[in-house]
Amino acid sequence: MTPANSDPRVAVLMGSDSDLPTVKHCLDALKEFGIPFEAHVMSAHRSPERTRAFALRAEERGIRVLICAAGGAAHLAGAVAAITTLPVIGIPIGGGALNGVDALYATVQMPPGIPVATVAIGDMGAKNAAILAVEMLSLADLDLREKLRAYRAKLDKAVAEKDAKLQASL
Ligand code: RP5
Repeated sequence: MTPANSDPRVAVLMGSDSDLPTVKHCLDALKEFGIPFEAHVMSAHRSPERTRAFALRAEERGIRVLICAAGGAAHLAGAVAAITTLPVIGIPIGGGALNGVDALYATVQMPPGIPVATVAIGDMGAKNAAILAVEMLSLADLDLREKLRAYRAKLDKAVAEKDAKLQASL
């Protein structure tokens, strides 16, 4: 899933490959904005040492934003945020016995001082995680700001078209 580039600015971590169908919405949006990223399966519980080592080195490797997706007792984003001062965005994966509410609470309820910017459960959140990362990167990138403006204009146009269709059907 990692595009061929040697200079990733965003790292997308997921607790398991079973999270990929949701995380794909994030990766697709990063691609749409032309953001160099890397993606890895990494678990706070099943591979804690690998996760810690990755978080420790992320900044010196040029990563600027980390996006972490996990389900259930979703501690990946929090565990990464505990190690790095880079911004961490958390995607709670849906499904399971509690429909993702467990992952939402585990991701969002961080102690003061160690934030995780938590997006909505599932596909919607995965897409927004990418957009939020783009917004963060765009603070130092005028071209990206332009792309974001164009993206918003596209959303606005799509709503206007839907409204026009509705009016025509009444
Ligand atoms: C979490 O447990 C993962 O993020 C995944 O959402 C969930 C289930 O993992 P698998 O059993 O499918 O590997 O840590």
